[in-house]
Amino acid sequence: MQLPQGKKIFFASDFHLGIPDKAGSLAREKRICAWLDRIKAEAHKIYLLGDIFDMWFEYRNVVPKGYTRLLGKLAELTDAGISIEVFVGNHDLWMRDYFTEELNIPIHFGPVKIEVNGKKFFLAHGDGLGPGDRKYKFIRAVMAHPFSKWLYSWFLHPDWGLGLANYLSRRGAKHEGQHDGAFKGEDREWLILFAKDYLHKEHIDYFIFGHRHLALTIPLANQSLYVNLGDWINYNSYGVFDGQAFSLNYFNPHE
Ligand SMILES: [Mn+2]
Repeated sequence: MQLPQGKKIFFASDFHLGIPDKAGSLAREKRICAWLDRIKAEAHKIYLLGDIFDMWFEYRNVVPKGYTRLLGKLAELTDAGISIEVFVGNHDLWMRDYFTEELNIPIHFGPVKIEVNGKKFFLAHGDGLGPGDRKYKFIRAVMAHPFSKWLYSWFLHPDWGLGLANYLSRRGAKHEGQHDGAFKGEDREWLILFAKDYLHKEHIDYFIFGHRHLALTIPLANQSLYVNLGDWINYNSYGVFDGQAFSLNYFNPHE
């Protein structure tokens, strides 16, 4: 991909719409829409790297209520010709084809590599990569399996199914300890270990992940950069690639 003159690529993750309650989530949703309005003139492409929703379960003909402002804004942008791609996170991995059919937004269920202006990007939400946490990887594989989705959507009425998914999502958050998500150090962060290991195999200029709810960039060997996009609960952070360099920025709605 070659960026047109003056255009940029934007990255953000971990909106977690739905928590902590209706009012808190709505304020965040409006902030995200204001950010999308701010960047739309410059945006050639927008990648949303997972956990847009704190919980999402999609039946063949039923989607969770709410989030109309964000969904409308995404539709407005894709209708205007801006390309948007979405990755599922561990909180919203039960997506199907709603985003693709309704919003013209492709959904990715795993990592994706892209090349822009000669720079190589490795994009992923980040859950289940790197060493360790076999138990989580196993549960994720079961939950993501088409048979589980089929079973769930056929035998659980949406009011029950979405309630259970909500419960599981909150339990999962406790398990992953995202609220005490202090940086563990370069040699103990699974995604950094994953990136370092990956570099033995292939050069990547930018590893871009969500999931950790940390806003940070860490230089790795050979000009490679490791990025955690932060979140929109604490940081309102997002990544920008302008064709030459990547930077991590913070949205200020009052500017
Ligand atoms: Mn998250």
